[in-house]
Amino acid sequence: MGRYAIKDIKGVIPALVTSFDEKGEFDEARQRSVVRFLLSRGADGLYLTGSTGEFFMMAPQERERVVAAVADEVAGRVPVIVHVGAVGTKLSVDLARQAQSCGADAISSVPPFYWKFTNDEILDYYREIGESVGLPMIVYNIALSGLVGYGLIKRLAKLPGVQGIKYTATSHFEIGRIKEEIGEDFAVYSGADEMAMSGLAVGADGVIGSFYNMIPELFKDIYAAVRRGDLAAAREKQAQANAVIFYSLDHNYIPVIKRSLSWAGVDAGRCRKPLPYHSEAEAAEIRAALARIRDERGIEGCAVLDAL
Ligand code: MN9
Repeated sequence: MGRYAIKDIKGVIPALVTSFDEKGEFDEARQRSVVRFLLSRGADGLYLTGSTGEFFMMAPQERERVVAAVADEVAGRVPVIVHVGAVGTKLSVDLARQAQSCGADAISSVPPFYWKFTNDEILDYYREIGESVGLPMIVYNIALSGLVGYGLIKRLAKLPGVQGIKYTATSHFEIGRIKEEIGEDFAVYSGADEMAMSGLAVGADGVIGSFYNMIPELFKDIYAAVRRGDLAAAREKQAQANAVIFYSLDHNYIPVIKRSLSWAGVDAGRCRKPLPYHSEAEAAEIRAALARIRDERGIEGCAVLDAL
């Protein structure tokens, strides 16, 4: 069992970027520095080897190295959730077992993707993974893997290991419906950073996503504002965050996030190809544009933006 019960996994949880060196190899020292930075900025947990962590470009052994290094660096201070998704059940089961032995507190998975699997096949996939480890499973619902419909979410929630969902869809009414019909104890993590406020407002327990690597401070504020019912404040911060997000999405967001961390003295390394490493000229342009957004929007208190 992990150290954290599902109800203690909440708040602002970066979908951790994975650090690669100039040759594209996993870089443990850089990875550890990113973890230390995020914990110092108040990250409430870490979500490893997901889409933002470039999982689909990594071999299982490499994924294990990330989990081992991060779990060691975190040392139980916040929950560690490990994405174990793969197309084959056996591979996911192996990854789940590895995650458990490295000290993960929870696992998560997209449904098997690429081929169109039936609902029964998807259900069976989650059942087998759940039975292979004693950790809570958080289903990862994202259009890139084919969204699972509400009916299947309800069936999945009945499996013993399945205790929550990372919900990266834009129809947020389902978040409220999940809480009402499946139960308050079934954890929901809102996945679209652009809609963090909306997800939290309709009942999400936390947010898991890419931009919490870069501007976690704004989302800590949004989380606190929604919790105290100050929607005007949450809306203002979300608009600030969205200016950063929309610009970054237009310039290849995972490389932008890593590069922006380096400007704040946190060397997050590079992405794996074919994701690019921006040239110095491109990087200078991105840096200037982000600084402009910070100033125009009056964004304060974000270590990465303050450093520009
Ligand atoms: O749900 C992330 N999705 C992907 C997680 O990485 C595909 C989000 O955090 C988005 O990156 C973010 C920007 O669109 O909302």
